[in-house]
Amino acid sequence: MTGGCGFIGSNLVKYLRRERPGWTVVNLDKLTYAGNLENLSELEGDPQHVFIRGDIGNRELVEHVMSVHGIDAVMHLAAESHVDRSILGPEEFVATNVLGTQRLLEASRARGVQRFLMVSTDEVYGSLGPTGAFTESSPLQPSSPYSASKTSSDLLALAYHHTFKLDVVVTRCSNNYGRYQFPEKLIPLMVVNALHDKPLPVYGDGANVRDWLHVEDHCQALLLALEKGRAGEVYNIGGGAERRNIELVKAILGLVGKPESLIQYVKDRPGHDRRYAIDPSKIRAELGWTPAHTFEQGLAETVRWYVDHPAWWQRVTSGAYLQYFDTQYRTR
Ligand code: NAD
Ligand code: TDX
Repeated sequence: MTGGCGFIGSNLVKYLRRERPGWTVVNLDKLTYAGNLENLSELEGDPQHVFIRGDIGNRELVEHVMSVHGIDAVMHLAAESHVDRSILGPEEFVATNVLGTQRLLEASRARGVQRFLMVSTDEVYGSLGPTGAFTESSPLQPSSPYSASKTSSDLLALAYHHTFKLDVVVTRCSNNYGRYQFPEKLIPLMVVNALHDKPLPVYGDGANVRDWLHVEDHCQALLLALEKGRAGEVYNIGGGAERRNIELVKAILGLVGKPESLIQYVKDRPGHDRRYAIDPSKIRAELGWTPAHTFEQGLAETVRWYVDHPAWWQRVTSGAYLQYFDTQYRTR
C-alpha cells in the first residue's frame, strides 16, 4: 500500500489487518505533513505491518520494495490530497500524483503485480448542477490542479491496463469522513475550531454540496474492488449523503454545543466546484457493496471521536506528530 499513514490509508491498514489477518501490509509512505505514523501506533510490533518511509517517485526504492517484500498487489493511496494547497502550489501535486503514480505503475508492471488498485476521486468529473449524479461514464472535467493531477494518474493507470495489460482497477470515491482526518479538511477543521471557540470559515455562500462517505465504508469498498473488481474497470463509491456545507457546519456546532455565531463566511475558493454526487449503482450491483453507516450516526460518532481525542489533534496542530518517526520508530 502507498500512503498508509494518511487519513484513509491508516484506516485501511487497520481494516486490512482485521479483515485479512493472514496478509502482510507493506506501507510505503513519505510522511509528508499529511502522513502521521502515530495513526498506526496500535500496530507497533506487528510483524505483518511493514512501514517503509519513502517517496513513490523514487524509482529505485519502489523497485527494491517490490522485490524484497514480494509484493502481490498494490493499493495506491499516496497523494497530495488538499485542493486549497494545490491552488497555492500545484507543483508538488504533479510530482507526486502524476509522476509518482507513473513510476509506481512502471515498477508494478516490471514486477508483474497481480492487481493495481488506483484510488482516484469523484473530483475527476468536475462539478454538477443542482440535479443528477456522476456515473463511471460521466465526462472527466477536473477543475483544480489537485483534481487535474488525480485525473492524470487515474488515466495513466487505465492506460497501463490498456497498453501493457497491467491488471488495474480504478475507484472514484466521494468526500470521506471519519477518525484520523487531518484538520485541514472541512469536518475536523470545523470541530477543532469550534472546540477552541474560533471562527468557522465557510467558503462563499456555504451552499456547495458534497456527498459524504464514511471512511470504514470506503475501506470495505476498496477491499471488494481489490478482490472482486474486474480488470480495467472503474467503480464509483459514494455514501448517498449529499449535504450543503453550511448545513453540515451547523450540524457540527449542534453536536459540540457551540453557537452558530462562530460561523464566518469567507472569500470563496477559486474555481470552487459547486456540487458532487455519486451514483454507486455499479459497485452495489457488481460487487455487492452496501455502506453500513448513515451520515447522521457516522457524523455524530466522528465528532465524538475528535472531542474524545484532543491529544491526537493537538499533536497534529502543534506539529509534535512529526517527531514520532524519529523518537518511536527509527530507534526500534
Ligand atoms: P492524506 O493527505 O490524508 O494522506 C496522503 C498520504 O500520502 C500521507 O500519509 C502522505 O505522507 C503520503 N504521501 C504523499 N506524498 C507521497 C509520496 N510522494 N510518496 C509516498 N507517500 C506520499 O490523503 P487521504 O485523504 O487519506 O486520501 C488518500 C487517497 O484517497 C488520495 O489518493 C486521495 O486523492 C484519495 N481521495 C481522498 C478523498 C477524501 O475525501 N479524503 C476522497 C477521494 C479520493
Ligand atoms: O475551511 C473550509 N471551509 C469550507 O467552506 C474548508 C477546508 C472547506 N470548505 C468547503 C470546501 C468544499 O466545498 O468544504 C467543502 C469540503 O472541502 P474539503 O474538506 O477541502 O474537501 P474537498 O475540496 O471537497 O475535497 C475532498 O474530497 C475529494 C478531499 O480533500 C479530496 O482529497 C478528495 O479527492
